[in-house]
Formats: sequence, C-alpha cells, structure tokens
Amino acid sequence: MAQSPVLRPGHVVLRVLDLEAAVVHYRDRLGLQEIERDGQGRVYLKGWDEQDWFSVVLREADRPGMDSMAFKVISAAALDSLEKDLNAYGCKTARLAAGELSHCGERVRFTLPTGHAIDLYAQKDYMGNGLGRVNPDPWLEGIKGMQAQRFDHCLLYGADLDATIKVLTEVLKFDLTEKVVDGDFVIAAFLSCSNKAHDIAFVRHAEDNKFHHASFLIGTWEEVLRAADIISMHEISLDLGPTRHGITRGRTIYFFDPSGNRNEVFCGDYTWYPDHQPITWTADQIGRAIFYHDRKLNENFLNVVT
Ligand code: M3P
Ligand code: FE
Repeated sequence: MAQSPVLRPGHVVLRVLDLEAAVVHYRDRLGLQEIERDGQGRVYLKGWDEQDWFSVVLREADRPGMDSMAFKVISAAALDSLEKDLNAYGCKTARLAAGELSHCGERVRFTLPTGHAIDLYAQKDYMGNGLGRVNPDPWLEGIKGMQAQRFDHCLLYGADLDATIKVLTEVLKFDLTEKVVDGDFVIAAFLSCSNKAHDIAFVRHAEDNKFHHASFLIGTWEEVLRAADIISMHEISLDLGPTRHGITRGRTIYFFDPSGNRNEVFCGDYTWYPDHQPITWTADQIGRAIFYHDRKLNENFLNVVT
C-alpha cells in the first residue's frame, strides 16, 4: 500500500518504420491530435482530453518498438528524491536535458531489470484539452477516428519480472494490482501508481526490452465496437477483439500500427485504491484471465512483440 509520488504515464516514444504512414494511423485512426514536429523529425501527438503538451512521440527508425516510457511525477522535489532513492537502491540514472523532447522538462532516466528505459519528469508545458476551465462543454467536436481520450498504459515483455516489480513497488511506490502466477512463479504483473487498475504491466518473456502494446482510453463499449468498424474500414491489421479482459475487467480491442507495433483501445476498468489487496490469477485460468469470453489464449497475441 502506497501513495506514489508518480502521477501517471506521461508519454511513450515509439519507433516506426514509415513516419507518414504512422502519423495517418495515430492521428486519423486512433484520433490523437498532431501537435508538432521537432528538428529531429519526431512527431508529437496527444489524446483530446489530455492537458499536457503531448503523450505520444513517433520516431522514424529501421525497426519498430518502444524507445522509452515516461511518467510524470508530482514535483521537482519528488523527481530529485526519486533519483536519490533509485541510486541508493543500486539503479543508475541519467539526466536528459529540458527541451530534449519539445516542451518537456528535465527527465531522469533509468533502465528496468526487464531492459526497458523509463523516464521520470516533473514538468511538461500545459496545453489544455481545448474545452477551457470555466463552464466547459463535455467533449470536443471534430475529433477523428477512435477518438482516443488519453494514452493510458503499456504492456512490456522481459525476463526478470521479480526485480522489475521490486523496483517499481519499493522505490517508485507503485502498487501491484493483479498478477498471474504458476505457484510462486509470476508470469504477468499489473502495477498502478494511481487510481487506475494498471499504469504499466509486464509479461515474463525470454527476451528483454520488448514492447507488447500501448493502450489508449476510449469512452464506452459502443466506442470499442466503433473502433472495430474503423479497423475494418481502413484495412488495419486486427489482432484481437472486441472482447473483455478478466484481468482489469477492461473492454478491449487490439490492432497493429503500420510498423507492427500493437495498440489497444479500451474502456471500463475498475478504480484502484492503495488500501486494496492485489488480485491473483492462477496459470490454469490464464485463458479466462486474459480473454474472459474465449477463455483461451491466442498465440499471436502472446508472442508477437516489437
Ligand atoms: C491488458 C489490459 C496480458 C493481458 C493484457 C491485459 C497480455 O492489456 O489492458 O488489461 O496478459
Ligand atoms: Fe492493455
């Protein structure tokens, strides 16, 4: 049980093979707003209901996958203190200068035992959601595609789940909300720094630093169905769904961006409070845990990562 100084996932930096094809996907199909492009050609986007400048950065590269995932922390003092705590724990950190990502303050980077680069930052410029803060309307007109409201979480694959869970819970004060176990052996772990059922999740996998999906919140089950329609309309590669997760209870659909990075849009998880006790799923029920309706696993879903 903890109240974490970490507020939420702030952004994810994704590698894409063809930048313009990726922009069409994330802007016109997911419905993120394109905010700007920087001197390195990186594209910055945000969900319509996000307040800060950006939550997704696309970087053209010769292989897909995730460069880093970043979390916003509550203050500059909390950032300094987390940096000290990480170092004292034996986790090396590096500072990335303010402005290295446009409109983002200084970042503290460390690498999880599963090999993923995680950045912490306290400051990002405010943009607002376009509705104003006095007598606002409930939603914005003209949002495209699936109308993603916000970047919500990532699911990452790597080998040393136990050490990754330890650093996230002991140093960053995340809560373990759900886990899948085979006896004492943890196969998958879902962790929250907030009131959400998860802000980041991991599945045990032989190869480190692998990316399974970046997930975006949408409003309703009807919107999940509409996302499925958009996937067919635009010949997007469908992975799975629409369906329901046992874990986190999310109503969900998975699909791929043009570079093969998996995306999820979902609605309807539960509220987590730090005094809650974690949920355990046993390996014999893993089918139902992941896909509550089919109650069986899909090899493609489990094994295709970037
Ligand atoms: C989610 C979610 C796996 C479970 C995935 C669950 C791959 O993506 O958002 O709840 O075990
Ligand atoms: Fe997910």
